Amino acid sequence: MNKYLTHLFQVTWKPSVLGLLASVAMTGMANANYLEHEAVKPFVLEMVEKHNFDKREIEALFAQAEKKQSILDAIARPAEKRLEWKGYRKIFLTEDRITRGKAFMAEHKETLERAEKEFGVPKNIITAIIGVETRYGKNRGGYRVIDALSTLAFDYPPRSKFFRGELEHVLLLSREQKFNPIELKGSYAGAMGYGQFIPSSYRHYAVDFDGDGVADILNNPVDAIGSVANYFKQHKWVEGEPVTGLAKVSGADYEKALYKGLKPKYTLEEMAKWGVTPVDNFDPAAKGKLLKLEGKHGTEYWLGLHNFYVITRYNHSHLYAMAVYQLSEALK
Ligand SMILES: [Ca+2]
Repeated sequence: MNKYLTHLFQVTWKPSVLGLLASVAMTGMANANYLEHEAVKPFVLEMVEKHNFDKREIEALFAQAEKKQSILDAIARPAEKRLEWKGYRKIFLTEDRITRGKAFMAEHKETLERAEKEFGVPKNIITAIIGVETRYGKNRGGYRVIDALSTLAFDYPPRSKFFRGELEHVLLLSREQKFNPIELKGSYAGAMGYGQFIPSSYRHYAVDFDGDGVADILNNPVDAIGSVANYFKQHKWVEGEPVTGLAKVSGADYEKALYKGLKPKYTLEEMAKWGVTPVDNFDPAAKGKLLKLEGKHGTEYWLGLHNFYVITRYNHSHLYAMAVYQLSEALK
């Protein structure tokens, strides 16, 4: 056994592994789950070879992991794909979410101001992310992360490569943070904590913002605030720049600005020639992406600027980014 290994899950994982092995022996593997899946064996071997994990410990973990049909149902029909803007907006722009957001901002005023100063990301944007993701920490997700990631890695072919990677990250994360991976809870996609970081994001962007030596975005709102701000900074949020604004369109050429994808491609100056006019006084040299949304009162056109694109790095959906932006405005 590798030296690191013994260290690995020693504190929290070992006792439950022993308990599990006993229960597996008693039930004769009758309820064994992912351990029996054909794609799991090579994964386990890879983890052992690549990262020196203990084979028995990883196998014990997968023996406990369960396939969840509700996870497969949820990923097949996310709100971002099911709804138009008017329906999506209704979920997030509620009085309740605004009131709770203001309370969260008051409660964490100093932390949010420190994060804004340190990372250059507005406190109302940080709060809106946490508000949209988990209602300010209230709904952090009830799925076991190991079930979510195993189900999506091994039984959801369209995204299996991605989630197999996240499964690898959750093992590494557990080693680094001394988590017991079987105890981690999150969304149907394995996103955890106040800001719903998937394991790779946790490893790359979580910060210890209260200085206690641990980056805990699962239960510590101070670390969560710093980590969301850091995520935005690392994805190149530009301090002081606008996010988005309404636009007017005329003629037929404006449709050239309605390409697929989220990244701003054309300058506002170029788009003006096609009949796209921002309502606000934006820099004509700035790049933007024209958005067409079906709102409560009909079609709306918006220009998503660079910082709007940065919000979509958190969740690759223009509806998501618009909800975050509008909630952040309501929290001002
Ligand atoms: Ca901390």
